[in-house]
Amino acid sequence: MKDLLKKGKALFLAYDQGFEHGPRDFNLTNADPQFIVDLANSTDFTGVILLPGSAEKYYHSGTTDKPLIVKLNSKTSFNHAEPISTQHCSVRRAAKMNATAVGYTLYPGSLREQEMYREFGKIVEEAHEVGMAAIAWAYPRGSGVQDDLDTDTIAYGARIAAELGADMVKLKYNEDAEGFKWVIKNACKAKVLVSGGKKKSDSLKELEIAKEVLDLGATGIAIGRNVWQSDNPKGFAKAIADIVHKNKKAQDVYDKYLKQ
Ligand code: FBP
Repeated sequence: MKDLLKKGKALFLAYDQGFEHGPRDFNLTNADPQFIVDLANSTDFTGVILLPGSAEKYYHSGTTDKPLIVKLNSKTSFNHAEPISTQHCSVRRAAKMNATAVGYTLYPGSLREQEMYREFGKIVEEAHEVGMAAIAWAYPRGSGVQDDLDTDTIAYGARIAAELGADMVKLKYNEDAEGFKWVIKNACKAKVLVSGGKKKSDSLKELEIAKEVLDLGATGIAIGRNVWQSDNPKGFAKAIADIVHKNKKAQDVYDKYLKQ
């Protein structure tokens, strides 16, 4: 199994948005999964997150040294009913793709949360049996959730993922620095990854957030749109990699790679 961490830190390039949000997230360049695989390969990501179709057709284990994380469930943006995302790919199929880990989104607070807990529990068991890590996207959402960015709600999502056996939990950061320590505490031994979110108009801000969460104890960043929607995806990738792997300051890496 390839290591998902480099000196204890993770930087994953996320590319499951084509199913979640649809092609509206893409342009003529980044709509091509090969562009993403090449970007991950040529920069300092420690993993690339793909859906099964892209993984099977674009991730070639012989030519990439980047660990593959296969996302096993998805939902679309067609339907705005109670959030539920069910499994469409087996752990076995991910193992055939040489995946290092599998990913699964949980929506704690949804009226249908129990279905996702049952599926993810089984996925953890199957993944560990074949030596793969299980990563939970813990996104509290649905009619039981008043404010998905409330600190206790984020911590609750982290706790649920940890209790289900996740090795890593990917969650949102609400810019409550003190509260983030509580979130990390509740993730127990699951390593905390912060997700990127919508592309920010100010890329320095995204880099500052990455630096802040790492300083607060996050294991890493799992980010998609802020990288591949950037005018300079490679520059952004290099900048955030220097923050994650070299502990550089946000302003310094911005000036080095992105300032025009
Ligand atoms: P981004 O960095 O592009 O936000 O990717 C992180 C991610 O968790 C993806 O893995 C996932 O598709 C998406 O965000 C989910 O977004 P939403 O909050 O709209 O469900």
